[in-house]
Amino acid sequence: MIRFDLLTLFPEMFASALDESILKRAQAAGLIEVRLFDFRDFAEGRHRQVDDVPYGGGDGMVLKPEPLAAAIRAVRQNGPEAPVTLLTPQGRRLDQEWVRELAQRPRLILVCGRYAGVDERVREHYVDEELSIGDYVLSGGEAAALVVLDAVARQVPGVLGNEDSAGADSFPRRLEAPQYTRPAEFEGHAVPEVLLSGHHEQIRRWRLLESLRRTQERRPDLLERYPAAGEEAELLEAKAKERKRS
Ligand code: 4F9
Repeated sequence: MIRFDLLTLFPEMFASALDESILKRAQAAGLIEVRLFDFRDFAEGRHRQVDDVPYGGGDGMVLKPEPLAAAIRAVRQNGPEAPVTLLTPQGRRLDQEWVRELAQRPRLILVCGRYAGVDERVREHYVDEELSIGDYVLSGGEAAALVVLDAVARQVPGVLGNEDSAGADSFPRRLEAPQYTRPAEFEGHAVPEVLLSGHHEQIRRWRLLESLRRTQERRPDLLERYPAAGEEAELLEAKAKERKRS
């Protein structure tokens, strides 16, 4: 069981995502628990102001320190000790390895900032780690938090039914081979014959080769990091020889 505490100004952004499919089932089965906190609830004053203009000028609004700090303090206090993670494009880039590490934790506290950022003093004194899902700017951390939630929940034992149990522990070192389903012919385009053949060994080898090809073509960095060995290397050699002959 992992518990996710999400701190956001827009808790409604999570409602439909949490109420669908895998995340819904995982919560119903008690495999994950998700709590949403609106840090506007921690803002003082009649206006419950949560952001303000940046000192020194500039575009956008900066999240004020007090409500955010109060929210983090309150959420932290209520439950087991856990690091506080800020979703920000300035953070360390998330990858599958980190996802698997996060999935070992009993609890994730995810803080969603807004585009122009959070007051630096909160980042310094209340945030333990910063996480980016990639090099692009979002309107806020919410979409990124959902990415983390989805990716981490999939690693929790029992969350995936039969649909992709293997995905739970395999690090994607290769891109997948192309997939097809019925009909066997679509707008004049046929499914590769080997897949209809029923020759399981040939299908396995075809997939292995296609997966290697795709990886070579689109993600050569993966092949450099995890070089072809064993059967993969043999297949590539056989193909290279075939090309020479023809
Ligand atoms: C967060 C972008 C994580 C990428 C948060 C604006 C963000 C982000 N990864 N962009 N606020």
